[in-house]
Amino acid sequence: MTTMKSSKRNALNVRAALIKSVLLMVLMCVTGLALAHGERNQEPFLRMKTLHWYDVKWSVENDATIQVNDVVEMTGKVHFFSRWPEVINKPSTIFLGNATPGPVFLRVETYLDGVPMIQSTGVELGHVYDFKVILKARIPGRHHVHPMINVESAGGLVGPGIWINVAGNADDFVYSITTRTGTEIENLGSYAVPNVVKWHAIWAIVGVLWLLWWFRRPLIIQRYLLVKQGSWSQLITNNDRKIAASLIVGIIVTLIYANNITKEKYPRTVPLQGSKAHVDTPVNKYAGMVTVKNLSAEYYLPGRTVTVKAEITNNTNSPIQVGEFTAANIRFVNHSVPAAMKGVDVGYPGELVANDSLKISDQTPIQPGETKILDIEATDVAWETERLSSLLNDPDSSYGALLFFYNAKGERIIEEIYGQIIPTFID
Ligand SMILES: [Cu+2]
Repeated sequence: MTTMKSSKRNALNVRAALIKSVLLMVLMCVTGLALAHGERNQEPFLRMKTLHWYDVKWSVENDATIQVNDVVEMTGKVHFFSRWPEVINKPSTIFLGNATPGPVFLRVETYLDGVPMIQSTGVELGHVYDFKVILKARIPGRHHVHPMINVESAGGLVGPGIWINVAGNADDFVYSITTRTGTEIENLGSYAVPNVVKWHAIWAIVGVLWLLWWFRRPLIIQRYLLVKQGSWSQLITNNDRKIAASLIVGIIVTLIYANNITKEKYPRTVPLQGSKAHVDTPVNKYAGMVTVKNLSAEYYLPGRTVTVKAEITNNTNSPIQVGEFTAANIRFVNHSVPAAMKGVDVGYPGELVANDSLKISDQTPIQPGETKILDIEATDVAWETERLSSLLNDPDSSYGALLFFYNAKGERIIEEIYGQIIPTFID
């Protein structure tokens, strides 16, 4: 009997230990992801065929330390991919903002092609928009800061991010504004908080008193029996009715009074705006300059290499070279094109730029009018670390990327490339 009991206990102990270690592993995985705050969790097809962010610049360097109240500016371009995934809404309602771990920055201003983005807007697929996001540091800590566009039904699509260390004291945060009527508000963050607390307290007291009025009497079973007997006069007494009536009158009078004093104090109020801002569709300045056709694409898993066979026609009158291949915020740059190398700024997050050069099967420039078939090879561990390898588990095994071409003068031409992608495990 005892041996049976102890062996059972041992088995239970083993099981408990197993559960504990599994939980610990899950926790470790979860915290690992939390560091990246989710930008790697989106399906690769969502990240490759929706937004392509480029020329993204921050007014501070990666890992810089700033103080509470300091302002950071993010600028750059965002390209809405033509082959937008079928499963999500078209970007007819989008909102420009920022991705940070909580409200650690205050979003002061946002612009899309110079238009203030206080409200949402709609954009056209296949077009590039300039964005600008101005943030003010609020909560101290080490934060990963990205531009982000929320697309209705699709959620937030984030751009590249950098680390910003905010030093100082959160209590020192001040956001002062002057209203349209000229009233100066010293700090919007704490503006009228005592008033908010006062009114919450008033209504909480009313609510609690009302509950106490009912709770002071025998509850549940007794009242259930009264309901069963149909003794309504005992369930709701005349006193109950009087209290309820005076409460209703009291609440309505308070509401009218509160509304009047608010109107007196703030005679001009503007309601929250519900309409959408309009941004003109930008002209595609690269239209027709280069024709790109995906012939085949492969993802060689063990080597973390994406190889694209593409047919490229140069329709301009200057020879061009492939300088960069960019997808899901990861940049693969052709080291033998100086203009492309110049485009990689020092402040850009290192983990998003492949260490190795983008390999092109034929580096000789494509002459005006010429059509060339090129093998473009992008290798980097980032395919794995940025979790783009989960491409294979997707019901939509397709990719989308931007190709940057440079002509002899160093001018850039950008064209989309997209197609199906096939996984391979054998070299
Ligand atoms: Cu991040």
